[in-house]
Amino acid sequence: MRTFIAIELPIEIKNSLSKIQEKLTQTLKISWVKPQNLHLTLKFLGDISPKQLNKIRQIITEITKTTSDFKIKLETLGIFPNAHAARIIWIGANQLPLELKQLTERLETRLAESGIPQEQRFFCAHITIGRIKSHFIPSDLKKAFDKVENDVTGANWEFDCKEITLFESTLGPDGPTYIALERLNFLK
Ligand code: 2AM
Repeated sequence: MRTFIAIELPIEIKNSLSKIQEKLTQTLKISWVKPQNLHLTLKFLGDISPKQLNKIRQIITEITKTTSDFKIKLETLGIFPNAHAARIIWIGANQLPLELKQLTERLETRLAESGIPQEQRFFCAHITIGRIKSHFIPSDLKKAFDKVENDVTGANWEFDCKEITLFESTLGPDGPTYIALERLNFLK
């Protein structure tokens, strides 16, 4: 099964991000992530076997037992990989909380034990809100971003992160469906 580990978002933040998507749509043609599917990925696990799933459950249970709650503040609208070859539009954190940094490092290190390849790129705490599927004009992207700049900088998208979720992802013709297999609370 295809799985990943993520931080779920409060409903108010999902609703606000959905409004940003609507505003950007007026200028750009993009495949937007459905509001209910918005999440902050910690680790993409890919296709795993039932045996790996058991080991992964054990590992994430151990890690969450020694992780404390933390706050995340979303304040930046960004693109991957760059303005001219943009594929992903995201909203993310400027400051990576120390607990989140340590959490992702521990996940990477421990999950490698169960055969999950380690991520080579730096971790960037982001929520993918849209995927650009076709050619676009960079100036249109800039125009769209300018339109929502005040909404993003003026927002107060800070939330408490108290747990992580192991998701199963099923790909279908209408996009992916995510099912929470397990939610693991932090220590406090
Ligand atoms: P991202 O959108 O935050 O980049 C569930 O599919 C999540 O796993 C996606 O939201 C995506 O995170 C991440 N993901 C999907 N396919 C991936 C891949 N091949 N490599 C790394 N991350 C992937």
